[in-house]
Amino acid sequence: MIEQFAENVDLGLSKSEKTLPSKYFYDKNGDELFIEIMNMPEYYLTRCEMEIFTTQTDELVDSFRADKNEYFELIELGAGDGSKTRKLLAALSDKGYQFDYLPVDISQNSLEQLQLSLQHHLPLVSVVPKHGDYFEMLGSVKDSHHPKIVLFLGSNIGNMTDTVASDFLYQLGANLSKNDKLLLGTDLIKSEDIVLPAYNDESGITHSFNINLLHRMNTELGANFDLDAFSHAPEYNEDEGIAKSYLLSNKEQSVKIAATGKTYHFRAGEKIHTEISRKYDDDVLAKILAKTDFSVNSKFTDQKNYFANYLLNRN
Ligand code: AVJ
Repeated sequence: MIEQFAENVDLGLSKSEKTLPSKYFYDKNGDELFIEIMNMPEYYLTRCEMEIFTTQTDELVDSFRADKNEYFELIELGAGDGSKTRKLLAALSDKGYQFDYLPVDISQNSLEQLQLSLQHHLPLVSVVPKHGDYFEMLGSVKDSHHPKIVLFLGSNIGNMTDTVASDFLYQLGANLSKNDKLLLGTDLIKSEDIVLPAYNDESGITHSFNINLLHRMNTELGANFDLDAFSHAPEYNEDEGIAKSYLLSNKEQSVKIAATGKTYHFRAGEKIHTEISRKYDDDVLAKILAKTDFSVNSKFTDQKNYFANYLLNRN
């Protein structure tokens, strides 16, 4: 695990345009900071998707076209705190559907929290947590032969480039059966004055979230990053529809990382690219789905049309 982290870091920091993988944001500290992000006034994504799940619960359930007499698996990729899914689980359970809920997450900590909270709020729903990364779990999905509904919410797909997203959905489709479903939550392309503040909040929580990556390297990889010598620098280009986060080196400096045995140099103003948050529209999605086995069945949006949940059918 540590070796992987060190290897990924070395690879990213050795490039002429430095990068670090966004999946390493989520240690315990990062999980907590992300919960704070979801509660920030600027971070509209969570509230918009929650509005869809709250006001269109029955329509969402109907779109699954599940059979009440046939058991199915409801698999959630990157389950997080599960507050949106709870609306769905409650409705499915009330309506008498037969299913297990299988949350998949890379954070053991969030899986445990989620299971405790569901035991409390929805004791009748059977929860089977799966610890691992999305890619790892694709294979294990295939082991069961029951119908499947996969949830990939919260604009989590936004962290993937279009090529990676397309490959991922192709792989996911290959591990599903005809008429299985995928409910995909995507943030929609809109103007910079709405998107950028969501990644550049007044209170500096997103700054801490981004800087936490350096803190993690200090504690887990024996690095000596000076956390005050880097700034959080997000960008958004509406034509492209992609928000990008960077850590900017405030001065010329060198950093040693014990786990890689190397020293890395940073120029004043040099940026480390840490994350992309891709925004969608129907055309972007159509291109990503082109080589996959999925097609769009329905689209659910919030009142402001900021966010969309697409229900995709495995052809
Ligand atoms: C968890 C990937 C949906 O990109 O909006 C929030 C992560 N990064 N603020 C996003 C994030 C900075 C978030 N996702």
